[in-house]
Amino acid sequence: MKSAICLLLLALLGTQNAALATEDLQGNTAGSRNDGGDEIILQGFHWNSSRVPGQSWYAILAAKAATIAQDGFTAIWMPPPWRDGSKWADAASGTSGGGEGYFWQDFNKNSQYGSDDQLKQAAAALNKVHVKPIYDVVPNHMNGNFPGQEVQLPKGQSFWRDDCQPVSQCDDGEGFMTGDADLNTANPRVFEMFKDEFANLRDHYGAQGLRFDFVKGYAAERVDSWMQGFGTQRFCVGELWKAPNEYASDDWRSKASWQDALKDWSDRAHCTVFDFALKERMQNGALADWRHGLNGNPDPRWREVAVTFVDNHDTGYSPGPNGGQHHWALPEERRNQAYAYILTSPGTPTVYWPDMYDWPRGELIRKLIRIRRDAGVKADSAISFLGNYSGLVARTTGSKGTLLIALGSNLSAAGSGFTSVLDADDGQIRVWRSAQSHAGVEVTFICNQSVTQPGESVYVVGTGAELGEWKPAHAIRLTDTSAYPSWKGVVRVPDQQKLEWKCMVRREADANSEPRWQPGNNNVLTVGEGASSTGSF
Ligand code: 7SA
Repeated sequence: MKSAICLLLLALLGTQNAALATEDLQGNTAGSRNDGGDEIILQGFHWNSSRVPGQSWYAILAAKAATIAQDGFTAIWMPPPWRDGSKWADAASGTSGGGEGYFWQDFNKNSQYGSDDQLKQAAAALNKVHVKPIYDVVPNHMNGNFPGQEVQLPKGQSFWRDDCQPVSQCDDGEGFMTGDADLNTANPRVFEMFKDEFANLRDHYGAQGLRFDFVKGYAAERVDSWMQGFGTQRFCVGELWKAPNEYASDDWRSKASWQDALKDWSDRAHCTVFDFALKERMQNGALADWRHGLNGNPDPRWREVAVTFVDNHDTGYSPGPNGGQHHWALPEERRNQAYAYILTSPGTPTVYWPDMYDWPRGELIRKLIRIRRDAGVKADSAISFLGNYSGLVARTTGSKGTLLIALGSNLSAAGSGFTSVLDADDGQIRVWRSAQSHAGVEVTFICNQSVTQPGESVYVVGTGAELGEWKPAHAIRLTDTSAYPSWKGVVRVPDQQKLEWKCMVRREADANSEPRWQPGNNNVLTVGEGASSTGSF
C-alpha cells in the first residue's frame, strides 16, 4: 500500500514540475538574453561551499534538486566549475580562501566542489526537474602558477594582459588586483579557448546559461560574441560591480548613475546584469529609495535586464569559516523586506543559498515565490510607486494579476478588488493581490478656481491607495499651475474602476494641517483610457 502512495506522490510531483516547466518562457526579451523574463534564480552556493567538511557540494545539489524545484526556482547559479588550487590569505582584511574556482588553473572539473562525475550528476538532476544550471565563468584571469595541462598559454605571445603587444590588440578593462593574472581575451587563441569551453559546458555539463564574472575586466562586446557561440537564446548575466567614483574622471560613467553604467554594459553585451543600483540603494538609502534600482526604472527595456539580489557570496555572510567575505552585507533587519521587494517586482530575482536553506527565512521566500508566480510577474512587468505613503509602496502588474506591496508603510488598505496575500513581520511586509492584470491608466486631475496662499498647494484625495484613501496626509499634490488658479496633475490609478475624489487645499509643510475641501458632492470618475476628471472650488 505504501509503495502505491509513494508512486502517486511522485507522479503528482512530476506533473507539478511539468506544469511549472510548461510555463517556462524562452528566448530573449528585446535582445537582453533574459530567457523570456520569467526566471527565478537560486544562487546555488556560498563562499564556503567548496569546503563543507566531508561533503561534496555537487552531491548536496543533486540530492536537493527536487526541493529546489518545488520551492519554485527555475534556474540555479552554479559555482565556477574549474579546478582551483589557489590558497591565499589576505593579511589586510584578515581573510583567507582559495579553491572557490575564481582563481582556476585549468578546465578540469574535479574541483573542491566535487568530482567531474558528481558535477554531471548534479546538473542532470537539476535539469530533470527543470531547474536550469547557469555556470559561473571567469574569463578575465587565471592562476598561471600551475604547469598548464589543458591550458597552454606561454608568456610572450600576447596571451596575457601584461605581455600583450601591440596594445591595440589587447583587451580593455580593469586588471584583477595587480593584473598580472589577467588573460588577453582579445587574443583569438584565448577567445576561442573560452568559446570551446562554454560549448563543452553546454554539451556535456548541462549548462543552460552563463554568469560572467568580473566583467569590468574585458569588453562587453566579447561577452556577446561568446554568447552567440554558446546559444544566443540562452540566459546570460554579467557581474559589473563598479561604483561611479571608481571610473576614471574622463570616463562618462564617473559622472553617471549606477543604473546608467549597468544599462550601457547590458546594451553592449546583450546580457542581463546584476542590479547593483538596487543593491546600493538597499544598503545606503531609505526604503522609499529602493524604487531607484534598475528594476524600478520607468522604461521596461531597463527593468528587463536587471537581475536583482539581496546578497551573494561576496557581499553577504556565509556559513562556515570567517562567516565568508561579507564585503557589503545587507543588515539583518532589512533582509526580509528586501526579499519581499525583489520577489514581487520586475527584474529577475536571485535568492542567496543560505537565506533559503541555512537561515530562518526560507518559508517567507517560498511564499513570496508562489505570490510572484500566481501573479505572473516577469522581468519587464509594469511597476508604479505610491509616494504618498511612508516606507515603500509599489504596484506591479503581472500577466495574471496585480500585486500591491507595502514595506514599512502606513498604507492601511489596498482598495477595492485587492485581497491580502501576505502580512508578515508585524505588518512591516504586506502584499495584496488583485485578479485584474490591469497596469492602470494615467488620469489627469484638474482643480479649477483653486486660489491658494503662499505655502499652500492643491491636492487630490479620494478612494483607493492611489488617491490616499480619503486621508489628507496621503493626498496627491497637483504640480501644474500653468493655468492658475487651475491646478493639474497626472496620477496612475487602477483602470476599470469607478473612483470618487475631491480637490483640497493644504499647507505643504504640514501633512496634518486642517485642509480646505472642495464644496459639494464628490467628483466621480469611471477610469478608462486617457481619462481626465475635473473639480472646482
Ligand atoms: O567594499 C564593498 C563595497 O562597499 C560599498 O560601500 C564597494 C562599493 O563600491 C561601495 O559603494 O565595492 C567595492 O569592493 C568590491 C569587493 O572588493 C569590488 C567593487 O568593484 C568595489 O566597488 O568588487 C570587486 O571584487 C569582487 C570580489 C569581484 C568584483 O567583480 C570586483 O568588481 N567579484 C567577483 C570576482 C572575483 C575574482 O574572480 C571573485 O573574487 C568574486 O568571488 C567574484 O564574485 O598573481 C596572482 C595574484 C595577483 O594577480 C594578485 O594581484 C594578488 O592580489 C594573486 C593575488 N590575488 C589574490 C587576491 O588578493 C585574493 O583576495 C587571489 C589569488 O585570491 C584572492 O582573490 C579572491 C577574492 O578575494 C574573492 O572575493 C578571488 C580569487 O580567489 O576570488 C573572489
